[in-house]
Order: sequence, then structure tokens, then C-alpha cells
Amino acid sequence: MFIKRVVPRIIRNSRNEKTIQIELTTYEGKFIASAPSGKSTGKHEVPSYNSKGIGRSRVLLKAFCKRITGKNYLLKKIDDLKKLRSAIGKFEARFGRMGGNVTYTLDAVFLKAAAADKNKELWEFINDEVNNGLKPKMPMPVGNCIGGGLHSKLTRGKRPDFQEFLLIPKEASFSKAVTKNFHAYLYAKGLLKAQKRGDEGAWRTDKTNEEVLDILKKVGKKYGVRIGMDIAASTFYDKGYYLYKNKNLIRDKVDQADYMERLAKKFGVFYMEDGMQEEDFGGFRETLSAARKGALVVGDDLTTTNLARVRRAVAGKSINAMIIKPNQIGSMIEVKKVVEFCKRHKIKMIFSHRSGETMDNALADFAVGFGAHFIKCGIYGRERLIKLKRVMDIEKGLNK
Ligand code: 2PG
Ligand code: MG
Repeated sequence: MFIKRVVPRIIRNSRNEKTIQIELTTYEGKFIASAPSGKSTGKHEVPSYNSKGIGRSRVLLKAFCKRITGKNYLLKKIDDLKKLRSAIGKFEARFGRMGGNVTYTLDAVFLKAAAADKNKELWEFINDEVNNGLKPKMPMPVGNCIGGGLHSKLTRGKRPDFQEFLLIPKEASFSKAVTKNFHAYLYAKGLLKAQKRGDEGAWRTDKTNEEVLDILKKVGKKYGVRIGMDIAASTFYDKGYYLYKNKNLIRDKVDQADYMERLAKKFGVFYMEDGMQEEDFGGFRETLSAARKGALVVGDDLTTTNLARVRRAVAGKSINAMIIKPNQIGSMIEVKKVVEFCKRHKIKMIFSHRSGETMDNALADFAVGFGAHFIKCGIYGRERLIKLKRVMDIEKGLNK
């Protein structure tokens, strides 16, 4: 794969924040990738940019792009990204860190070009290696229906403390599941009397967590869809206490674990992400041991797509499912290692968008290619729909 040209740019994401986009030209054509950005980022994620900010990252990236222009990269499989990695490593050691969002985007754009070089779709390129070319099983969507926490602005001075209230269909096909989620999402709007949307297209509301769960349960029942939540507990945790604002109260570690257990039972919650703060492996363990059979206890800020943390969470029986966000770790080689570990230990994988998204649909290819059980994405909004549509297109192609 001959690198003819590499152009880095700064573009705006769905939250109107600056992010990195890279355009790579090879003899196969032009390829573009860009990085999403989180708001409720985990403490153990790699920093997204240079400590001096995205501007400095771009300056460094520009210099790095110059160095790789005119070079040849043999990229037959994901692990061949090692050559690019080593070039990045040497460069960063001399000039400073570019950041996880930049290194992820480099990996992603190289993989897109490598797939085309082999006359393959991105998902196929990954699948051939990870699943030995077996026809992949389609993931199910985890759709963000109602928002709270850091992803939502206050409505009449309030918002739920939990970050996301999710709908998770179980259908014979991905496209059926997406249609179901969309209808359920519109039904939820009526019950909530919602007008506005938050960061990921989820409905904004002033209701409490439990009022929202009541509504979500109704929605789930009517449409035969399982319900879930991303508590993002670290975002309202401080020095040993969970500080609830919408009903003003404070819970300690034990109360929080009890509360999670109670909510799961009362509302029949199927999916529970980050119910405890990001260092509390023990609290996750309690939630998992109390969970009903088949329910998912999901790590996100806990695990941050970091193999060492995933190992610890799995060894300690803290989770049975985890979020995979490539820019949390900034390397597709590391993502592949995490995927292989999850497969070996039967941990359910949820490939996930970030709250600040771009029009890149690579996440869909990653979810299918790596054999994820779920893809977590909004239900509405162009940056979300483009990813759902990509999975639907892959599914259509496979059923031809
Ligand atoms: C999460 C994500 C995506 P953010 O916590 O799961 O919904 O949020 O991208 O803000 O980290
Ligand atoms: Mg999360």
C-alpha cells in the first residue's frame, strides 16, 4: 500500500467541538476517517490529544503525515499496523504525544485503505482475520432513547442523574430491530411529552431516574423490547459518595450497590452499564452476582477498552459484558486483543459510539467484523443513523 498523500484536518463533531479527520490517498483511491469524542470520559482512557490541545496535535500530525508520505506499508492484517505504530512511537518520543483520537484515526484510515487494497469491505477485512471468514452474526442495536446526566441540558431546572436510558430489541434481523427502536422512541416521546433532544438524539426530560424507568418499562412492554441504562456513575461520584441531584440525596458505596439491585429487579432491567464508579471493581462484582440470569452488567469507564483493566474485571467477576470504544485506547491492535480476550472468556461485546460523533461509519464495520453482540448508538440524528444504515447495508449484502 503506497502512501501518496495524507491530509489531516480539523472538523466539527455533532456537538460542534473540534475533532480530527484524516484523508489518505493510495493507488486504490481516497479514504477518510475521523475521531469521535466522549464527554463522560473514563479516567483510564488514553488522553485524546496532546496536553497542549487539539491544535498542537494537528501540528504534530501534519509533520508525521509528511514523514509517512511516499512510503510503502504492507497491511495484510490488523497486526501489520505495528509498522505504523512503531513510526508513531518514534515520532512521539521526539516531538510529543499526538493523542488517542489521532492515533485511532490513523489506524482507521489505514485499515480502510488496506481493505480496499485487498478488494474487500472494511468489515470483511477484519472478519476474515478474527472470525476466519465465517459469515458474521449481526449485532443487535442498543439505542439511546432518553438522556440525562452530562449528555443532557436541564429541562425546567432538572434532568435525570443517569446518563442514558436504552432500548435493546431482539429480532431476527438488524433492520427489524432498528425499525422497532424507532417506533418505540417515538412512543416514548409521547409518554414523556418531550420536545427536545440531547447529545445523542435522546429525549430530554426533567423526570427522575425512576419516573423515566417507569416510562421506559411501558415502552419496552408495548414493543417487546428489553430495557437498559448507562448510569455513568463516575460522573456524579465524589470522594466516596454518589451525589444525586434529581431528588437531592447522597448514597454511599453500599447504598449505591443496593439501589442498582433494586432498580434492576423492580424494572426488569436487562442491561446495566457503569452502575458503580470506575474504580469500584468490587461493587460491579456485587451487581453481577445479584443480576438475574441473562442480564448484562457492562463495564465502560471501568474497563476503557484497556486489556489490563478488562483482565482484572473478568478475573474478579465484575462484568459479563463490556463497551468497546476504539478511541478510548487509541489503537486498533489493542482493540483486537480486547476482542480476542472477550471471545475467550465469553464476555459480550458492545461496540459503541461516543456522545460527540462524526459522519464516519467505521464503527458499524468494526462491530460486524469483530463479531460484536451489540452496537450502541443513538436512535436518531444523522451521525447515528449513518452507522445504523451501514449495518443494515452489510446485512442486506449478506442476505443476497
Ligand atoms: C458512554 C458514552 C457514549 P461518552 O458513556 O457510554 O454514550 O458517552 O462518549 O460521553 O463517553
Ligand atoms: Mg458509558
